[in-house]
Order: sequence, then C-alpha cells, then structure tokens
Amino acid sequence: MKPYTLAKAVLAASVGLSACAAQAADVTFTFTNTGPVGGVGVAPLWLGLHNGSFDSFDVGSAASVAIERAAEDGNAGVLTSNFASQVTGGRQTTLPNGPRFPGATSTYTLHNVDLNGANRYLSYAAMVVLSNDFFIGNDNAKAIDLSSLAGGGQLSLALGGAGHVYDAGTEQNNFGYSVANAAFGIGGGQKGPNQGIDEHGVVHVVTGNPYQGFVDNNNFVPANFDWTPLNFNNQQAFGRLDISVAAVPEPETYAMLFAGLGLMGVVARRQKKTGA
Ligand SMILES: [Ca+2]
Ligand SMILES: [Ca+2]
Ligand SMILES: [Ca+2]
Repeated sequence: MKPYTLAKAVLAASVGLSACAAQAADVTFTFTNTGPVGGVGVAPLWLGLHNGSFDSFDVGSAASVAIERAAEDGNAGVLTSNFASQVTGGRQTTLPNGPRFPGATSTYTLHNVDLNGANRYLSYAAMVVLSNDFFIGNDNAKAIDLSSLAGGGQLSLALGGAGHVYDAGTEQNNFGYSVANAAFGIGGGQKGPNQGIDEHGVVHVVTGNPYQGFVDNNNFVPANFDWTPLNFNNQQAFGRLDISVAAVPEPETYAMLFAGLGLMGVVARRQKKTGA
C-alpha cells in the first residue's frame, strides 16, 4: 500500500468510527410558555428520555397514580420514581423554577445522553393550570424520536393548544378545588395535594372552552371575567419546547482521531523523505 493510500485509509477509518460509535450528547431543553397574556400556565415540565418502553398514559383508559398526581397537583414525583424504576438507562428531569406563565421560560441540560439507544425517545408531561386535572403529554411513547439529533442539531416542538390538552379523568372540574385560581383572580381553589371530587373517568382530550363548564363558576369567578385567553377552541399551541443537542466526542474517538492524525504525520514525513 502506498503511504498516501494508507493515510487516506486511516483517516477514513477514524472518521467512520466517530460516525458509527455510540455518540454521547448534551441535550438542552428550553420550555417557553407562548400563550397569550391571561392564558394558561404550565407546571414544571417533566421530561424522560427512554428506549421506547415508557408509556405514561393512554387516551380512553384510567390514568395512573403518576399521571393523577402530575395532572392534579403539578407534582411529577410518582412519575419520576416510576420512570427511574422501570426504564433501564433512562434519563429524566423536571424543569426548574415552578409553573411557567405566558412569556416565561425554563431550561435544563442533560449531559452524556445516548440518543441512538437508551435515550432515543422523549416523553413529557405537565399539569396545565388553571385546572383540576388537565395536562399535556404524549400518549405514544415513540412519537418523539430524537435519534436524528444524535450527532448534534436542534428541534422545536409545539405543546398544548386545541386538541392537545388532556383531562386526566381523575378529578371533577370544579373551581372549588382547582389549582392556581389565585393567579387568575378567581376564588376558591385547592388547599393541599389530591383534593377535589373523584371523577372516576378516563383520560380524554379537552375541547372547547372547558372553564365555562366548571362547576361553581358563579361562586368563584368575578363578574366580567375575560375567558378569551383560556378558550381552547381558539387556542394555538401555548408551549414551545426547544431541544438543542451538542454531540460529545467520546474518549475512544479522540484516541482514534489522534492516532490517525499521528500516523498521517509519520506518512507525511516519509513522503517528504522519499519524495513520493
Ligand atoms: Ca399511551
Ligand atoms: Ca377532570
Ligand atoms: Ca385525585
């Protein structure tokens, strides 16, 4: 093999290895509430990266306790512990800084994520407030495949909006026990976890302007309350999840690359000597 050919072969081998090896990545999630002023808030967004095996809910079936807690109380604690115990090699986080109301953002970076394997699929869930048990999330565990970003890149997902908000079916919609009433200037509300009247229903899509149908409207809602920003009939997506991935070269990849470059240096020096 001629030295030049050898050098090309080594370079091709090292580049090929870096493309094929399990590529670790740093994944930064940024949630922005894009809703109108006076629109819904979103509880701290839970995010899980898994191999396709973690299915957090099914429309038409009763919600798990994990979804009940997340949807009623904005508490992803049970969801988090279920994910930790059920998903091999899974990665998860709940975005910091409390509920995000319109205009607010929250961000977090997970390091050394395997988007080609154990962490290929994204699941998310968060309570929608004002509500008793409304939430956003993905029913299909494999709906969001991030493997195309394994080498780096960006993706933005639209969250919520008409047809994309679920009622967990676990608590009757009643302002007497709904979370975050105060943030909207509405009386009543929930004073502790898991309050309210059991609904004994199934997970279903919220349609129309759900708040008009809440029980006890007249007791808690001020006269002339502006429902427009809360009307799910008119509503665009009210959340945006920006996903930014930076590939992290692995130590072996560096080693191969340096070995390849070093060998090329030797070859170059030989070529100089021999005048090849
Ligand atoms: Ca499902
Ligand atoms: Ca409900
Ligand atoms: Ca409940």
